[in-house]
Amino acid sequence: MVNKEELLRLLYLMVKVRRVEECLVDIFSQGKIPGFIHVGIGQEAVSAGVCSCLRERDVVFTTHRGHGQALAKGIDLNRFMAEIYGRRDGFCKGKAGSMHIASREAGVAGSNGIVGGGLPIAVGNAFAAQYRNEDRVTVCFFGDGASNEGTFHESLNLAALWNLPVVFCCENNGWAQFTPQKVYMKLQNISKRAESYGMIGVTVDGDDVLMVREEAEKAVERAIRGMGPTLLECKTHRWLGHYVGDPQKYRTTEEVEEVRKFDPIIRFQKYLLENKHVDRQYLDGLEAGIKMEIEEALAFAENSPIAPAEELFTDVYA
Ligand SMILES: Cc1ncc(C[n+]2csc(CCOP(=O)(O)OP(=O)(O)O)c2C)c(N)n1
Repeated sequence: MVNKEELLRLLYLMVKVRRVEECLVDIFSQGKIPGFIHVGIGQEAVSAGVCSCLRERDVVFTTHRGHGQALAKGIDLNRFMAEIYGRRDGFCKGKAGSMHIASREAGVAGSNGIVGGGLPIAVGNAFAAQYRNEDRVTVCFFGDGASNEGTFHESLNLAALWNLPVVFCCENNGWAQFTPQKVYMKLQNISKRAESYGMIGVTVDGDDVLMVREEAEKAVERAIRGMGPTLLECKTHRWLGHYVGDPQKYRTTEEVEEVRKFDPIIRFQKYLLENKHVDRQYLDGLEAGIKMEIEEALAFAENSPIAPAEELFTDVYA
């Protein structure tokens, strides 16, 4: 049973992730951010539901669409924003940008540009925890598209074989870039693949934060108790294009409008209001607090310097 404090935390995380990403879309469109960004607006229940079950020492491997995963795990918003701005006070001194934000303190291992590339690294991290007898769970986020990569199959096989403390969380938004799932896969539920590797596989409504949280909690518990990995598939909806600026010629305007009816935040707010956990005034106060946090982060990022040219090759592996 999720207590009231945890319910409010889930709401806070989802609204924060949504508002931060809306802000990123806005500032990216103004040309303030270098590089590319991918947002997961509409998918907030997955990262909030999963990360809310984790302890500080647990580690998440994020994806190219991983702002929500990093924020829900507790990464500092100021340094997160500075990283996206490419500034020196960012987590990776502005050299990583949106897609590679990592923070050892927050347990965010970061992502890479290779779809499915995080899976074997996460398995290595889980193996290290088991080998060193450290009580630490690894969560690896990835998309439905990534589940067709060879790395997915090799990683699940090894993790099951070695009973590793890892949760594979498939954030299934039904799209791999511009291709819908039914065009590249005969299966509807990716969690079915778990059985063939000898692990538990579960599919949940990824727009229902409480359902995500419930199954994530069980998966994390199994990992902690030495009962091995879980494949948790959360079916959700990507509201915007693959990247910010994607004209989405492959979806009709009706389809783009249609997915908004699954809004995980509106749905959870309705539940909280109906059950009298919150009132409208509380929701307004929450929005105001998050707006202030974002304004502070923007000011922090904009005031942070760009790393000098002499530092270009420091902290970089080649
Ligand atoms: C190995 C590899 N193949 C292809 C790409 C190009 N690519 C970038 S994102 C993406 C789609 C990934 O889809 P999914 O895993 O479902 O994640 P989503 O974008 O939906 O979050 C592709 C094909 C890549 N970066 N790496």
